[in-house]
Amino acid sequence: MEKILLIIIDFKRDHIGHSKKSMVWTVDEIVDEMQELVAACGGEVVEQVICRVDKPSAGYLINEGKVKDLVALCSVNPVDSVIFSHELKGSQKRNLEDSLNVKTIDRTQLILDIFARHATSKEGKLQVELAQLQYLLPRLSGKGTELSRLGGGIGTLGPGETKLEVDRRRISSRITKLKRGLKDITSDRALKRKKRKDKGVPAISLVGYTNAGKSTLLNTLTQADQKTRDGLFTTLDSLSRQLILPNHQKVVLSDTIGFMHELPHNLIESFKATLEEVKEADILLHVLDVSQPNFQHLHQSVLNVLTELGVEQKPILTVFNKIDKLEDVNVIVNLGRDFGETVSISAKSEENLSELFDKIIDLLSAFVVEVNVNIPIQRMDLVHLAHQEGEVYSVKYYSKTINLRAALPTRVAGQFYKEAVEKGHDKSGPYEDRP
Ligand SMILES: Nc1nc2c(ncn2[C@@H]2O[C@H](COP(=O)(O)OP(=O)(O)OP(=O)(O)O)[C@@H](O)[C@H]2O)c(=O)[nH]1
Ligand SMILES: [Mg+2]
Repeated sequence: MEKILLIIIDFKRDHIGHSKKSMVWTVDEIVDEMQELVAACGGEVVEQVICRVDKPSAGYLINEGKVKDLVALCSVNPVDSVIFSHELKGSQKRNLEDSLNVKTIDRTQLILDIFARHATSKEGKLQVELAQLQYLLPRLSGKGTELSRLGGGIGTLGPGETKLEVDRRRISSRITKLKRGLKDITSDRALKRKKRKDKGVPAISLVGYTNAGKSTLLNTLTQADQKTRDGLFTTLDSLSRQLILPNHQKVVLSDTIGFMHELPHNLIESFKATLEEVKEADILLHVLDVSQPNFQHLHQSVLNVLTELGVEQKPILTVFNKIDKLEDVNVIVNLGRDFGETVSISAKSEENLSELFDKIIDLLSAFVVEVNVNIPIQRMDLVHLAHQEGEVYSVKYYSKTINLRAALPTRVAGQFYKEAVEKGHDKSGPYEDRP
């Protein structure tokens, strides 16, 4: 296990406006999260130092006196890596490595390392490598031949057990190649989504902090087999599954990569292909682990990422998850005002799912979908219903079926899907066609 010295940067908070202060993470919260990140990379924190930074120093981020303290600490208690809780510039990283004489890594690199360990699909691997190389490129010195002259391990892995490319020229051409590969995946996905949209199937995206229980909820609702685990960034891809709601309406539910407090911008940029699913969703289910004492901060951090993605205006249902773990349910009573539309569930013990379904149906009822269905010839009542509730584009009568094309509120569209039959066996041409 790699021995880690953890450096927690505590920036001076005086300049932060009063209203925003409550949303600023405390040092304890940062410490907890950094420890989880280190654990996710298989490291062990053997020492931890909190560095108060009033004015960041250009050379080291922390002040030089503090650097001297750290040099002394490292000589008495040698570690394999020093990890900073804040992003470092290339020059700061090099200076720190030179002074401390030990591999120095920042929070972004640590997150990228977890991603590299968890990427399994082709898409995931391409995106992780792109994010890693884009992080690395501006930080290489000279010809840029070394990631760290001080050994491998955390921060030096590429996706899929490879070692990261560190030659500047090769990195640039690799970035171009990765971007091209991702473009193909994106257009492939867009095609699939269009097919879904053409069938009038609304798309729902699960979003939320990493480890909130998104994949567990997808599995519970759709019997999918998505990997779940108590740890950070288990899911790196998106997975979509069909879900039929109690009112028979078909929807597509997608699970995707989890978010985190101050997720590096470049990471969001690199995961565009995966996050496209969130951008195209009709509604978002924001899964929130309310058993975490700082769940309000987790909620806000996710909203920040949603804003960065430009999807904060979509209808959002906040799903208070893991209520089975709550000792005192009162912590979530009357929180609705701050969280918009909410529902409290347990994805694991399957508590209160019927209310979740009701709320989803409610949210979707505002939508109108275009349907193109074949219904049995006896079901004239549905043709009447379509005329009453929506806009009918065409009705074609065959010997055994009626083909109906219409724009219908999702509230009633489900009934049409439920009665839909294959037209394949009904080869007779339409004998009536009236709008
Ligand atoms: N007690 C309890 N545990 C839950 C519940 N939902 C999920 N979990 C657990 O929380 C952990 C994380 O669940 P995941 O479904 O992997 O979380 P995720 O949001 O998909 O996480 P990432 O993929 O990392 O973003 C797992 O150990 C789950 O078993 C719940 O309702 N109650
Ligand atoms: Mg997951």
